[in-house]
Amino acid sequence: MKFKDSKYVEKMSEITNELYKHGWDERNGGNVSLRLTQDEVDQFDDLDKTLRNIPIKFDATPLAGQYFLVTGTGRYFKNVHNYPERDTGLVRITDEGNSVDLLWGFNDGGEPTSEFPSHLMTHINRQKVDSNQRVVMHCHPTNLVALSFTHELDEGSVSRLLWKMQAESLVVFPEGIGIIPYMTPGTNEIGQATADKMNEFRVVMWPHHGIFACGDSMDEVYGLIETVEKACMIYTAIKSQGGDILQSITDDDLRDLAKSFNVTPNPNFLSMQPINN
Ligand code: 2HA
Ligand code: ZN
Repeated sequence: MKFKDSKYVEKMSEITNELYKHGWDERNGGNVSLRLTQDEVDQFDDLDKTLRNIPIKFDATPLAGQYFLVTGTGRYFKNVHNYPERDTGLVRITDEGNSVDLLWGFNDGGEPTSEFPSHLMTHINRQKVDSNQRVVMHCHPTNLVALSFTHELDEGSVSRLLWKMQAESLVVFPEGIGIIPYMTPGTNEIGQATADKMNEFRVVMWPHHGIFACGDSMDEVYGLIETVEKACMIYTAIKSQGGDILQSITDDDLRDLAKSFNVTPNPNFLSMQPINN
Protein backbone atom coordinates (compact mmCIF):
# COMPACT_ATOMS: atom_id res chain seq x y z
CA MET A 1 0.00 0.00 0.00
CA LYS A 2 1.15 3.52 -0.81
CA PHE A 3 1.43 5.94 2.09
CA LYS A 4 -0.46 8.60 0.11
CA ASP A 5 -3.59 6.38 0.31
CA SER A 6 -3.25 5.70 4.06
CA LYS A 7 -5.74 6.61 6.76
CA TYR A 8 -3.06 8.85 8.32
CA VAL A 9 -2.80 11.10 5.28
CA GLU A 10 -6.58 11.03 4.91
CA LYS A 11 -7.08 12.10 8.54
CA MET A 12 -4.46 14.85 8.27
CA SER A 13 -6.25 16.15 5.14
CA GLU A 14 -9.63 16.06 6.89
CA ILE A 15 -8.46 17.81 10.07
CA THR A 16 -6.48 20.57 8.31
CA ASN A 17 -9.54 21.23 6.14
CA GLU A 18 -11.79 21.44 9.22
CA LEU A 19 -9.36 23.85 10.91
CA TYR A 20 -9.38 26.02 7.78
CA LYS A 21 -13.17 25.95 7.41
CA HIS A 22 -13.62 27.10 11.01
CA GLY A 23 -11.52 30.17 10.23
CA TRP A 24 -8.83 29.10 12.69
CA ASP A 25 -5.99 28.86 10.15
CA GLU A 26 -5.72 31.77 7.77
CA ARG A 27 -2.87 31.70 5.22
CA ASN A 28 0.27 30.27 6.93
CA GLY A 29 -1.52 29.69 10.21
CA GLY A 30 -1.58 26.39 12.01
CA ASN A 31 0.38 23.15 12.14
CA VAL A 32 -0.28 19.54 13.09
CA SER A 33 1.98 16.59 13.89
CA LEU A 34 0.97 12.94 14.27
CA ARG A 35 3.32 10.25 15.64
CA LEU A 36 3.33 6.92 13.80
CA THR A 37 4.72 3.70 15.27
CA GLN A 38 7.32 1.47 13.60
CA ASP A 39 4.64 -1.18 12.94
CA GLU A 40 2.42 1.37 11.25
CA VAL A 41 5.26 2.63 9.06
CA ASP A 42 6.26 -0.95 8.17
CA GLN A 43 2.88 -1.53 6.50
CA PHE A 44 3.86 0.68 3.55
CA ASP A 45 6.14 -0.28 0.71
CA ASP A 46 7.19 3.25 -0.28
CA LEU A 47 8.78 4.44 2.98
CA ASP A 48 12.04 2.50 2.93
CA LYS A 49 14.41 5.19 1.71
CA THR A 50 15.46 8.63 2.88
CA LEU A 51 14.53 11.27 0.30
CA ARG A 52 16.34 14.11 2.05
CA ASN A 53 17.88 14.96 5.39
CA ILE A 54 16.58 18.16 7.00
CA PRO A 55 18.44 19.82 9.92
CA ILE A 56 16.50 20.95 13.00
CA LYS A 57 17.75 23.59 15.42
CA PHE A 58 17.40 21.88 18.77
CA ASP A 59 18.15 18.55 20.42
CA ALA A 60 15.43 15.98 19.71
CA THR A 61 17.42 12.91 20.83
CA PRO A 62 14.67 11.77 23.26
CA LEU A 63 12.59 11.14 20.11
CA ALA A 64 15.35 9.44 18.07
CA GLY A 65 13.87 6.89 15.66
CA GLN A 66 10.31 8.18 16.03
CA TYR A 67 8.16 8.98 13.00
CA PHE A 68 5.97 12.05 12.57
CA LEU A 69 3.56 13.04 9.83
CA VAL A 70 3.74 16.84 9.97
CA THR A 71 2.42 19.84 8.07
CA GLY A 72 4.95 21.97 6.19
CA THR A 73 6.20 25.47 6.88
CA GLY A 74 4.28 28.22 5.06
CA ARG A 75 1.49 25.88 3.91
CA TYR A 76 -2.08 27.03 3.51
CA PHE A 77 -4.57 24.70 5.25
CA LYS A 78 -7.12 25.56 2.55
CA ASN A 79 -5.03 23.45 0.17
CA VAL A 80 -3.58 20.56 2.17
CA HIS A 81 -6.40 18.12 1.33
CA ASN A 82 -5.76 18.67 -2.40
CA TYR A 83 -1.96 18.49 -2.16
CA PRO A 84 -1.07 16.27 0.81
CA GLU A 85 2.17 15.04 -0.75
CA ARG A 86 3.35 18.61 -1.19
CA ASP A 87 2.02 20.19 2.03
CA THR A 88 2.76 17.41 4.54
CA GLY A 89 5.71 15.08 5.10
CA LEU A 90 6.59 11.93 7.01
CA VAL A 91 9.89 12.29 8.86
CA ARG A 92 12.00 10.13 11.17
CA ILE A 93 14.08 11.77 13.91
CA THR A 94 17.72 10.75 13.39
CA ASP A 95 19.79 9.09 16.10
CA GLU A 96 21.81 12.30 16.54
CA GLY A 97 18.55 14.20 17.19
CA ASN A 98 19.71 17.24 15.22
CA SER A 99 17.98 16.45 11.92
CA VAL A 100 15.13 14.46 10.41
CA ASP A 101 15.09 12.03 7.49
CA LEU A 102 12.27 12.74 5.05
CA LEU A 103 10.59 9.48 3.96
CA TRP A 104 7.56 10.85 2.11
CA GLY A 105 6.02 14.17 1.06
CA PHE A 106 7.27 17.79 0.91
CA ASN A 107 7.76 17.00 -2.78
CA ASP A 108 8.39 20.62 -3.77
CA GLY A 109 11.41 20.91 -1.45
CA GLY A 110 9.39 21.91 1.62
CA GLU A 111 10.24 21.42 5.28
CA PRO A 112 8.35 20.81 8.55
CA THR A 113 6.39 23.62 10.21
CA SER A 114 8.19 26.60 11.73
CA GLU A 115 6.64 25.49 15.04
CA PHE A 116 8.43 22.11 14.91
CA PRO A 117 10.35 22.98 18.15
CA SER A 118 7.08 23.44 20.06
CA HIS A 119 5.66 20.25 18.55
CA LEU A 120 8.65 18.01 19.26
CA MET A 121 9.34 19.46 22.72
CA THR A 122 5.67 18.87 23.56
CA HIS A 123 5.86 15.28 22.26
CA ILE A 124 8.96 14.73 24.44
CA ASN A 125 7.26 15.98 27.62
CA ARG A 126 3.85 14.40 27.01
CA GLN A 127 5.27 10.96 26.28
CA LYS A 128 6.60 10.97 29.85
CA VAL A 129 3.05 11.61 31.16
CA ASP A 130 1.13 9.53 28.62
CA SER A 131 2.71 6.74 26.55
CA ASN A 132 -0.22 6.94 24.10
CA GLN A 133 0.66 10.55 23.22
CA ARG A 134 0.50 11.01 19.43
CA VAL A 135 -0.84 14.36 18.29
CA VAL A 136 0.11 18.02 18.67
CA MET A 137 -2.08 20.67 17.04
CA HIS A 138 -1.73 24.44 16.77
CA CYS A 139 -4.27 26.89 15.37
CA HIS A 140 -5.65 30.42 15.79
CA PRO A 141 -9.20 30.18 17.20
CA THR A 142 -10.79 33.63 16.93
CA ASN A 143 -12.64 33.89 20.25
CA LEU A 144 -9.77 32.48 22.28
CA VAL A 145 -7.37 34.99 20.75
CA ALA A 146 -9.88 37.79 21.44
CA LEU A 147 -10.22 36.68 25.08
CA SER A 148 -6.44 37.06 25.51
CA PHE A 149 -6.88 40.83 25.02
CA THR A 150 -9.87 41.39 27.29
CA HIS A 151 -9.38 38.94 30.17
CA GLU A 152 -6.59 38.75 32.75
CA LEU A 153 -4.06 36.12 31.72
CA ASP A 154 -4.32 34.04 34.85
CA GLU A 155 -4.63 30.26 34.37
CA GLY A 156 -7.01 29.80 37.30
CA SER A 157 -9.44 32.54 36.37
CA VAL A 158 -9.45 31.67 32.64
CA SER A 159 -9.93 27.97 33.39
CA ARG A 160 -12.79 28.66 35.82
CA LEU A 161 -14.41 31.06 33.36
CA LEU A 162 -14.29 28.49 30.55
CA TRP A 163 -15.57 25.70 32.83
CA LYS A 164 -18.60 27.86 33.66
CA MET A 165 -19.45 28.75 30.06
CA GLN A 166 -20.89 25.29 29.34
CA ALA A 167 -21.24 21.96 31.13
CA GLU A 168 -18.98 20.25 28.58
CA SER A 169 -15.82 22.20 29.45
CA LEU A 170 -14.95 20.61 32.80
CA VAL A 171 -15.54 17.14 31.38
CA VAL A 172 -13.24 17.72 28.38
CA PHE A 173 -10.45 19.68 30.10
CA PRO A 174 -10.67 19.06 33.89
CA GLU A 175 -7.02 20.09 34.31
CA GLY A 176 -7.87 23.55 32.94
CA ILE A 177 -5.87 25.58 30.47
CA GLY A 178 -2.23 26.65 30.68
CA ILE A 179 -1.11 30.12 29.60
CA ILE A 180 2.36 31.30 28.57
CA PRO A 181 3.34 34.98 28.15
CA TYR A 182 3.26 36.46 24.65
CA MET A 183 6.42 35.20 22.89
CA THR A 184 7.84 35.20 19.37
CA PRO A 185 6.44 32.28 17.32
CA GLY A 186 8.72 29.66 15.83
CA THR A 187 11.47 29.98 18.45
CA ASN A 188 12.98 27.32 20.70
CA GLU A 189 12.03 29.56 23.65
CA ILE A 190 8.29 29.42 22.93
CA GLY A 191 8.72 25.69 22.33
CA GLN A 192 10.27 25.15 25.76
CA ALA A 193 7.70 27.34 27.54
CA THR A 194 4.87 25.46 25.81
CA ALA A 195 6.32 22.04 26.54
CA ASP A 196 6.86 22.96 30.21
CA LYS A 197 3.15 23.80 30.51
CA MET A 198 2.29 20.48 28.86
CA ASN A 199 3.58 18.67 31.98
CA GLU A 200 0.35 19.81 33.65
CA PHE A 201 -2.04 20.72 30.82
CA ARG A 202 -3.06 19.35 27.41
CA VAL A 203 -4.01 22.77 26.15
CA VAL A 204 -1.97 25.98 26.29
CA MET A 205 -3.01 29.48 25.29
CA TRP A 206 -0.56 31.56 23.30
CA PRO A 207 -1.89 35.07 24.03
CA HIS A 208 -2.61 37.24 20.98
CA HIS A 209 -1.78 34.28 18.74
CA GLY A 210 -3.57 30.98 19.27
CA ILE A 211 -3.64 27.64 21.00
CA PHE A 212 -1.45 24.53 21.35
CA ALA A 213 -3.07 21.22 22.25
CA CYS A 214 -1.98 17.60 22.46
CA GLY A 215 -3.37 14.11 23.02
CA ASP A 216 -3.77 10.55 21.87
CA SER A 217 -5.71 10.96 18.62
CA MET A 218 -6.55 13.58 16.01
CA ASP A 219 -10.21 13.65 17.05
CA GLU A 220 -9.41 13.95 20.74
CA VAL A 221 -7.15 16.94 20.18
CA TYR A 222 -9.41 18.58 17.61
CA GLY A 223 -12.37 18.11 19.98
CA LEU A 224 -10.38 19.61 22.85
CA ILE A 225 -9.64 22.75 20.83
CA GLU A 226 -13.24 22.90 19.61
CA THR A 227 -14.56 22.73 23.20
CA VAL A 228 -12.19 25.44 24.47
CA GLU A 229 -13.06 27.68 21.53
CA LYS A 230 -16.81 27.06 21.99
CA ALA A 231 -16.53 28.23 25.61
CA CYS A 232 -14.68 31.36 24.44
CA MET A 233 -17.34 31.91 21.77
CA ILE A 234 -20.12 31.76 24.39
CA TYR A 235 -18.20 34.34 26.43
CA THR A 236 -18.01 36.59 23.34
CA ALA A 237 -21.76 36.19 22.82
CA ILE A 238 -22.47 37.03 26.47
CA LYS A 239 -20.40 40.20 26.18
CA SER A 240 -22.16 41.18 22.97
CA GLN A 241 -25.57 40.62 24.64
CA GLY A 242 -24.60 43.31 27.15
CA GLY A 243 -22.37 41.26 29.41
CA ASP A 244 -24.56 41.03 32.51
CA ILE A 245 -24.55 37.46 33.84
CA LEU A 246 -27.85 36.88 35.70
CA GLN A 247 -27.23 33.20 36.45
CA SER A 248 -24.38 30.78 35.87
CA ILE A 249 -22.90 27.38 36.66
CA THR A 250 -21.76 27.55 40.31
CA ASP A 251 -18.75 25.96 41.97
CA ASP A 252 -21.11 23.40 43.54
CA ASP A 253 -22.47 22.61 40.07
CA LEU A 254 -18.88 22.04 38.87
CA ARG A 255 -18.24 19.67 41.79
CA ASP A 256 -21.40 17.70 40.97
CA LEU A 257 -20.41 17.56 37.31
CA ALA A 258 -16.94 16.28 38.21
CA LYS A 259 -18.46 13.55 40.39
CA SER A 260 -20.97 12.41 37.80
CA PHE A 261 -18.44 12.34 34.96
CA ASN A 262 -15.69 10.95 37.17
CA VAL A 263 -13.14 13.64 36.33
CA THR A 264 -10.76 15.40 38.71
CA PRO A 265 -10.71 19.19 38.39
CA ASN A 266 -7.32 20.86 38.78
CA PRO A 267 -7.21 21.30 42.60
CA ASN A 268 -5.43 24.66 42.18
CA PHE A 269 -8.49 26.01 40.37
CA LEU A 270 -11.39 24.24 42.12
CA SER A 271 -11.39 22.53 45.49
CA MET A 272 -13.66 19.51 45.74
CA GLN A 273 -14.39 20.62 49.34
CA PRO A 274 -17.00 23.40 49.22
CA ILE A 275 -15.21 25.75 51.62
CA ASN A 276 -14.25 29.00 49.91
CA ASN A 277 -16.86 29.22 47.19
O1 2HA B 1 2.71 27.82 11.14
O2 2HA B 1 0.79 29.37 12.98
O3 2HA B 1 2.63 30.02 14.73
C1 2HA B 1 2.32 29.13 11.21
C2 2HA B 1 1.93 29.51 12.58
C3 2HA B 1 2.97 30.05 13.41
ZN1 ZN C 1 0.41 30.24 14.82
